[in-house]
This record gives sequence, C-alpha cells and structure tokens, in this order.
Amino acid sequence: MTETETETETTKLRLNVPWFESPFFERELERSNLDDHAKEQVAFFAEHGYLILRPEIPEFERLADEITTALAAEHATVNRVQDAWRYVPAVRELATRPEILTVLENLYGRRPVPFQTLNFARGTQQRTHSDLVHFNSLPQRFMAGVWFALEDVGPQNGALHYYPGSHRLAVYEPHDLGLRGSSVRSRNTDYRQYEDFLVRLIDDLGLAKETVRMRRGEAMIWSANLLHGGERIEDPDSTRRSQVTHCYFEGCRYYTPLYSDPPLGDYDWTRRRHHHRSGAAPRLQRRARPPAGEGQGPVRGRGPAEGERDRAAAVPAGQAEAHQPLRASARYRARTLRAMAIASFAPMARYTAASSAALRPE
Ligand SMILES: O=C(O)CCC(=O)C(=O)O
Repeated sequence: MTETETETETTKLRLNVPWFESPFFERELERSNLDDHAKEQVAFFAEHGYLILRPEIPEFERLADEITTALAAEHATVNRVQDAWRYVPAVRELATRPEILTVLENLYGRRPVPFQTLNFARGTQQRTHSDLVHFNSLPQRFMAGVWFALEDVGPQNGALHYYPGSHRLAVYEPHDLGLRGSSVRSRNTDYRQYEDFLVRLIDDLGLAKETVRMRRGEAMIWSANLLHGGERIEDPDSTRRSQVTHCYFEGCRYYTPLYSDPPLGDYDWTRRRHHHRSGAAPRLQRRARPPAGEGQGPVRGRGPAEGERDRAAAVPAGQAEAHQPLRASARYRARTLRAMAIASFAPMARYTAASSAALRPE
C-alpha cells in the first residue's frame, strides 16, 4: 500500500472518540494543521489527560474580583454555587473566554459547548472521581473540565489532585459495579461505593497521585475521565476561590451515567430542551477566534515547553474539519448541532454571545 493509500485508510478509520484517544492519533496529529505550540499541548493532553496553563486574559483580574463580590452573599452560606453563569455576567464571561475555547477545540477537534459552572469559596476535599460518572456523551468521552484558580492554591487551602494518565482507563459507570443507576434510591450510598471502588482500583494499578500548586489566573483543563479530586485543607480558615466550567462538545448526545443503565438502553438524557421545543432556540452560535496576542499562555510545570508563540494562529481556518471525528454533511451537522448541542444548552450560548463575544452568530 502506498503512503497516500495508507493515509486514506487512516482517514476512513477515524474513530468516534476524541482524536487524542484514537490509536491513529500520532499520525493524525502529524498531519494536522495545528501550529507547533498547539500540537505540543494536544500531545501532552493525550499522554497525561490534563493541561495547566495561564491564559492571557487581559480582564482576568476584573473578572475574578467581580465573581468574588457577586457571590459573597451566597458563599457566606454555601461553598458550592452551581450555574452562577445564569445571573453573574463575569462567571459567564470567564466560562466562555475564547482563549480557553480555542484550546478545547484543538484538544477535542470539535467546538466546545460549556454547559455548567461551579464556583467554590473554599477547598472541596472531594474524593477522587472521574467526571464521566456525572456527565458522559454519545459518542463517549466528549467532555472536559476547566478549573480556574481565582486565588493562589496550595496545600493550605485544598489543592487539586489527579492521577496523570488515568484518563486512558475504562469508563466506569454504575452498572459496571453491579449497581442499577436508573433505579437507585440511595444515590449517596451508591456513589460512595463508586468512590470506594476507585480507591481499590488506584491501589491495585499502583497509580501515582500528583497535587498541584496554582497561582491566581492559572487554569487546569482535564479530560473527562482523568481521576481527580480535592486535597485535605490544612488551614480550616482558608478560602480557595475557584471556578469550574464543564464542557461538552458539539454533535453529541449527553447523559448522566450516575442515573443511567446504558446496557439496558436506559439513559438519563440531559434535559433542558425546552428552548428547542418551544421553537425559541437561538441561531447556531460560533465562537470567535482570539484577537492577535490574546491567545494561549505558556504551560507550566510538566506541560509543553514554555515560550512565546504565534497565538493568533492557534486555530488555522478549516482545522475543525481537518480532524473532526464525525464526518457528516453540513446539513446533518447543522441539524445535529441545533437539535442537540445548542438546543440543550441554549441559555449559555445565548448569554455568551451577548456578553463576551466568545460566540457569535453564524
Ligand atoms: O475543586 C475541587 O477541589 C475539585 C473539583 C472537582 O473535582 C470537579 O469539579 O469535578
């Protein structure tokens, strides 16, 4: 077989998984038209399952301060505020910054669909988990978390921990553990069984845990299946303001594995389709490219090499098509996106377009 024929075969065999999880990934990465910096980021993410970066967001200080002020009253009583993007413009803006969406699109080869934010005032001390038990997609694994430090984070206030490379493990859902997600009465008990299972798995496989110190303004992107959690808080009086944005990717269906039994055909599909049903779905939205000089900041620590790059060229035109796993017609794509992604998550897309210019009408 000639080289061209082999390439054609590889293209035909493009799998319905994020491209960094494909057995053809190295070849596809080589052939992609991403710039060198983006290639290094994707290669690092493929191997380790996360990236730590300092996005160059000129308004970051203002956004972080506005978020802290806007949520002060709620945070006086609860640590975890979900979906503040609906009523705090700064949360929405940070969740949809083009500097982050561009990286996500490079990593997954599809446009990201941010759908949920969580704002914490203090460390969470969450036990180790994979986000795929909470949010999964068909095709699988098209989900990522973006975690922003709104203040310096270290052992004193509950650092993040994670197991590099664990994103490559199998996806474990309740039915894999003999639990019945779709009929479970005591979610907490069953969720504890899932967490206990992961402790045993990590121990058995000898996975090595890492914790990370982060500076205000730095972000960590993790692949959905990366095992991660929150470390113990050493100083009980400390704050640890942070914002997590959970993102799906275009062209998928989304479900909650914790409440589903896929082998029985029983899926708890993500709802919020009322905008679509009522005919009020907005037009298809598309994110803008970052303005020149406002792209991705250098990756710290074990990430790709540091240094200045041509940020503006982060996503060359046509790149999404170049390694998009679903090779569908434009009509199919438009219909799928409208029906699944945008309709399901219409509010975020609409507010985003108005507030941060991260997305713009097609
Ligand atoms: O913020 C933390 O401590 C952990 C966050 C986390 O595990 C998550 O959002 O999935």
